[in-house]
Amino acid sequence: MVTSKIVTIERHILEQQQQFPHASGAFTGLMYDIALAAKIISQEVNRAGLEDILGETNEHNIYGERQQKLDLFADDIIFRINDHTGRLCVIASEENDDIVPIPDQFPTGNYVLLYDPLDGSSNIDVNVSIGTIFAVHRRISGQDRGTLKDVLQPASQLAAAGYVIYGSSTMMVYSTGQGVHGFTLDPRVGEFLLSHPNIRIPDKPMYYSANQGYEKYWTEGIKQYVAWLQGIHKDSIYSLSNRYIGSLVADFHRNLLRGGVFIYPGDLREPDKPYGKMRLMFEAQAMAFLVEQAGGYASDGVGSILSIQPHDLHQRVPLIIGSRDLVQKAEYFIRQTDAEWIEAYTAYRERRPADL
Ligand code: P6P
Repeated sequence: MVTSKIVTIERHILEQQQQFPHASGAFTGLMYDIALAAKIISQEVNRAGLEDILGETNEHNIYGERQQKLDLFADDIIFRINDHTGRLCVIASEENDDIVPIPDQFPTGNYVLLYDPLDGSSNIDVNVSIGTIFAVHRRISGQDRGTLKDVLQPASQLAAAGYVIYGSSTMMVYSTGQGVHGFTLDPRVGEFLLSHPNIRIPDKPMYYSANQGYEKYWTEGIKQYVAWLQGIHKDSIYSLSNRYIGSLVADFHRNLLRGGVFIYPGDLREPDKPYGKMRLMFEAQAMAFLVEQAGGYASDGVGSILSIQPHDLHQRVPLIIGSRDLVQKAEYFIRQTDAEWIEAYTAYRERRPADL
């Protein structure tokens, strides 16, 4: 006899709102809307390959990556579910060069939605798990239509964040600052059901995730750190397996549930670009908020991701995220040997926003 309660994500979100007696319901509605978008995108992702949707568009996004039709579909769904609700003052999507204003004919609200509609989309054609990443800030400008200032806030100010992973099953994992909770989609009824309440990242790690193909570019500190994780450094206390799928949501989700660390470091391959590949606003902020809520830690190698004051919508950031002691050990190795990289990256990290 199964004893676990059947809790839909909608009921879970509502129960979380009840802890805030003055809540207007706008935030709850926003979280419902994100869950709805996830259900619709999941349907399309699971049909990818059965229609010509897999073909690549001719457009490229700001990063020079070809946008796949599923990217654009997911981006469009999330926007059209959220643009008219009066809950948001401005939207920011990883697929758009600039912030996306709420259309003039629609009312605005007090929240900011940032999202990567389909992260890891280069894996679509090879049927590797991909994901949607989202983050919610509260507006800080007094203006009706939100501005870049409302978007470029540190992750420490986030109201909520989460991701959807389209894998062997579709799961939505989110936090509103009251712990991290995972829901598995039952496609027969179209409901996300609570399957992973109060997720805590295990203290005993199992994996590290890094693209070993870039080892030739890594700083000395990162090389020593990964050797330490592998158990071949003189001070090693772990001997972890490498699991790297090239899709942040999938790699992060596995390490969140099993314990471990994801590493996408910066390097000095191009001295004026010491910041690695990950997107601060569309990948790192949400994952850093979640992992801290689950007892872990996220660093750019210098300090907490949560504390970074963003200076650009498409700012890049090195990302070392997972079990707290593993991430802090990375900072230790970097401090020991990577002074040149620290100086170059800190100059980029501490830039002030142009015109907020
Ligand atoms: P690489 C996808 O483009 C992404 O931003 C993350 O989802 C993923 O972790 C990373 O890039 C993979 O990058 O350089 O190892 O292929």
